[in-house]
Amino acid sequence: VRRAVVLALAALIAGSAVAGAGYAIDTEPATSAPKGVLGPGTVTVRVGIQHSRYNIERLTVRPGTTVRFVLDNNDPINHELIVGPPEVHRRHERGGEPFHPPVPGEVSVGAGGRAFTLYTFDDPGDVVFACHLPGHLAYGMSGTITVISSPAT
Ligand SMILES: [Cu+2]
Repeated sequence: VRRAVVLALAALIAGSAVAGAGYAIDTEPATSAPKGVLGPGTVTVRVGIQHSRYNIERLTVRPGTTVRFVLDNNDPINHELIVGPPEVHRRHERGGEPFHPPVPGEVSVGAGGRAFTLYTFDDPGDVVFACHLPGHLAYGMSGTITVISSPAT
């Protein structure tokens, strides 16, 4: 696995010319929500993975938003997306789970693959998402979803 991380680092350096590839956020159904604050309801967020990084580091949602994460892994190594409260991340960081069955907010995505997971954000505050494969979180494979306090704004 250490070799895989090194490979990913090498890919990062080699791939710097293509950095900045965009990502898209689709909302389903279309809402009149101001750009940048998603929900409430179900929204689809496409998350690209390249060079052991998510291409989204921060999202803002309203309470009562179910995010359908669509993960596209553009790396030649496995990754995962774990969304949830701190205890969920502690459990995964202790390791031992190289593959995740489809639990809401927890999904593995194989090399070059696509995967989906759903997670509902109800309580205001920050929720972390991360990849807990060895070394990936330390490398920077994480982000934050902020749930704003008011559903009406
Ligand atoms: Cu990873």
